Amino acid sequence: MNNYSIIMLGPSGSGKTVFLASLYKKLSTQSEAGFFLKIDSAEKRKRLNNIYTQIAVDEKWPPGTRYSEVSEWTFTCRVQNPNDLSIYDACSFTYLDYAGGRITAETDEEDESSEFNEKFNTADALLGLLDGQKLCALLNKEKLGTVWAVNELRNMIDIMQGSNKPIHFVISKWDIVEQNYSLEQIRDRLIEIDEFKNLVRLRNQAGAPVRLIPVSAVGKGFAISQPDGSMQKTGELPKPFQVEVPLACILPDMIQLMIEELIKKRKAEQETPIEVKPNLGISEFLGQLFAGGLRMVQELLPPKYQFADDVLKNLIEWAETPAQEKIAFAARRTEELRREQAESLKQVENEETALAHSVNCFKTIQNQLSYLFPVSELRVL
Ligand SMILES: Nc1nc2c(ncn2[C@@H]2O[C@H](COP(=O)(O)OP(=O)(O)OP(=O)(O)O)[C@@H](O)[C@H]2O)c(=O)[nH]1
Ligand SMILES: [Mg+2]
Repeated sequence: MNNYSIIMLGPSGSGKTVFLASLYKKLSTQSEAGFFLKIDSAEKRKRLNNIYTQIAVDEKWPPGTRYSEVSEWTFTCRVQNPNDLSIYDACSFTYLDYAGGRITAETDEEDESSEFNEKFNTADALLGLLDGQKLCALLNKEKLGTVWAVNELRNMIDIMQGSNKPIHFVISKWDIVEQNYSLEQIRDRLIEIDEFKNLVRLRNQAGAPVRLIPVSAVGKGFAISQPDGSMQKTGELPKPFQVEVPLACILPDMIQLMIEELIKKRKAEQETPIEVKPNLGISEFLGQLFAGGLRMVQELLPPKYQFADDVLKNLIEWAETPAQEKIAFAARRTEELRREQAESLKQVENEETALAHSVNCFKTIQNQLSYLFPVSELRVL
């Protein structure tokens, strides 16, 4: 089974542990998402459920993660066939949780931290967790916000710069942010930060998507931000918002990145440049570039990223849609994706078809993000 490792880069207090517990809670049961997650051990399942219970009902929030505590969480993505109710594994995702101080604080423990840093280099995707509270401080022009931009964000970007894997920025505590700012305002402010802008620009030039994904582990009305920065719970029940989106974007975006690389390489190999006609269907487009079309593209991809032909075709179609057409495309696609998802669910009978169906589910989730938050895909020209 394919495994994809994801690292969330987030300073202390940014919301990594709370997010992880909330993600598991939302996806561990069957839902409209179309797939569900199973955790690798009963111990870990209990641990995450306990953290979530503490978030939901205790007066206090779970404590910060201790420096010595680095934990790996493997979730298997599973699909249940609606006809005979058999369950199939599709792929697995590994998440890392750790004390945020590890990426910002200076330390003497050089050996230990180099082993930890090695994990960044081998991850399949990096998620930069932007603390919603600190973002608000930045937009309010408070000192706390400036310190965040100069120190914490800077540290995250330094790590991201060294990676050629997909990256996204996840905004935590969106329930608090959305009371004061729109995603557009946040994006505009972030783009004013040179390091941030340069990172996005380089990624854009390479054809790799960079997203800004708002999430809330607890949803609107669960907590009120206090003047001292703490979060007072209101007694409402948590309603996690978009916590599944970062996970869902990983696979489609990895494919996009790889296809772009293949296309670029192929174009560079051609002696005479290929003139790509406008409105060319994706299959014809690939047919012009690669003798053998889609089949050839499949063979050029590493095994971990080879999917059923129609799944790959859909993914490429999305990737090659010009940015300005993506919102219209997303609106058009909603119904289509639902149909495809219902169709692929019926076909689930082994790991390969379960993976194909999961990718369809991921695309539906990703599509919804583009529709609800048109500015979530970052573009710097
Ligand atoms: N309103 C709101 N507050 C949140 C949310 N997620 C986290 N918080 C607050 O942020 C605090 C820190 O969250 P953690 O998940 O413990 O942060 P962490 O990144 O794991 O921090 P370290 O373990 O120290 O690295 C929590 O105790 C909450 O007060 C959210 O979605 N909404
Ligand atoms: Mg933590």
